[in-house]
Amino acid sequence: MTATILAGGAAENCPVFIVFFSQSCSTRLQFSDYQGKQGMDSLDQLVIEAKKAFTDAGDAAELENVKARYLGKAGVIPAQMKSLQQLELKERRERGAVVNAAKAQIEAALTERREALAMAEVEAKLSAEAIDVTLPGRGRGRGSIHPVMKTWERVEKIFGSIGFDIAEGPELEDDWNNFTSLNNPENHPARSMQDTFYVDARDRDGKLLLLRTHTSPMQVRYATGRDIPIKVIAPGRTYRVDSSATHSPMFHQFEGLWIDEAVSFADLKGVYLNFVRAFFETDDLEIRFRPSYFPFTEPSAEVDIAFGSGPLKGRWLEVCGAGQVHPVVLGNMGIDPEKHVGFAFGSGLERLAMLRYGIHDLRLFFEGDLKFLKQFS
Ligand code: 2NL
Repeated sequence: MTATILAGGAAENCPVFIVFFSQSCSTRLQFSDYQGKQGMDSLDQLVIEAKKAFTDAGDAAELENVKARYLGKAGVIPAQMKSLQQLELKERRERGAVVNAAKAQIEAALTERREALAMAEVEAKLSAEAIDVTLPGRGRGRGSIHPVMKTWERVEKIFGSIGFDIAEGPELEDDWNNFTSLNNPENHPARSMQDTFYVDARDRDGKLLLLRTHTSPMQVRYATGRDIPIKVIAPGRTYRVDSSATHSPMFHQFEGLWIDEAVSFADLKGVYLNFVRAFFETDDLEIRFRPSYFPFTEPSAEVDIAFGSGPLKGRWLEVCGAGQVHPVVLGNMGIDPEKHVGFAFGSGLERLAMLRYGIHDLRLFFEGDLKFLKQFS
C-alpha cells in the first residue's frame, strides 16, 4: 500500500498533512486532523483538497468513490458534524456554521465536477460517432463481365454474323447425347470414372447421368430431327475430372456444326479462318491443319494458327479440333449420311481468351481475384 501526500502545508501556518492510502478507498481521514486551534484553516484546507480530489477523478465512478470520503456516512464531513456534539452551545453554533459552509462548498464542487464529467462523456461519444458528411460515399462498386464470358459473347457475335444459330442444352447429360451418339466406344477411356463426373441418378436406360464432358451433346440435341442445312454453334460449360495448372474441372468450350449437301474441308477452313481473324482483330494471321483423330469425325484435324506480328509472332498455336462429321454420328442424329455431309469443330473458350488478352495462367479465370477481373471492366 502506498501513501501519497495529496496536500501538504508548505506554508508554516498550515501544519496539517493529509495522507491518502492509495486507490482502494480504505483511506481514513481522522476528523481530529481538522480540529483544534487551526479548525478554520484545516476546513479550508479540506475544501481545497476535496476540490482537487474531485478534479483528479477521471470518471463518474471514481468521483462517487472520492465523494464517499468527504460526504459519505464514514466521511470527513459527517465526522466533523458528529464532533460538534462535544462543544459548548456557542462554540457549537460557530463551528457548526463553519462545517456547514465547508460541506456546502464540497457539495457544490462535487456537483460541478459531476456535470463536467457528464459533459465530457457526451462530447467523447459525439466525437467518436462523428460522421464526416463531406466524405465521398463508399458506393457499391460496379461489376464487370468475366473475360471468359466476354469471349463467349464475342464468339456468338462473330458466328451469328455469318448465319450460325446458337444452341443451348443441359449441363447434366445422359450417356446417349454425351457419348454413344458421338460414336464413343463403350470402353473408351473418356467414359471412365477417372475422366467423367457421374451423378447418382440414372436415365431411362439405367445409365448414370453425368456432367457433360464437351459441348457436342448440345449439337446432337439441336441437329436431331432438324431440317438440313444445319448451321449452329454451341458454347457452354463443360466438366472433366482434371485439376492442375493447365486444367480446370470446369471449363468452357464452343463447337460448331455445319451440315448441308456439299460442305467441305475448304468451307471449314474458310469459316474458321474468318472467325480467328475477326476474333483477334487481325488479318495478319495464318492457319494450318494437322491430321488427328476423334471418334466423331473422319477425317479429323487439329487446327493451328500463327500471328504475323505481336508477342506470339511466328509460333504455331493449337486452337481447335475439327473434322468431317462421322457417317455413324450423322445417322445417330437422324441425318442420311448418303445425302448430307458437313464438318464440326471445337475450341476452348479459356484458351482463346488467354491468347487474346495475354493471360498466362488458366487459374486466374477461376480465382475471383478483383485485381485480375477489374482489368476487363
Ligand atoms: C476439341 C475437339 C471437336 C467436334 C469437336 C462434333 C460434334 C458433333 C459431331 C461431330 Cl455433333 N463432331 N464436335 C468435332 C471435332 C473436334 O473438338 O479439341 N475441342 C476443344
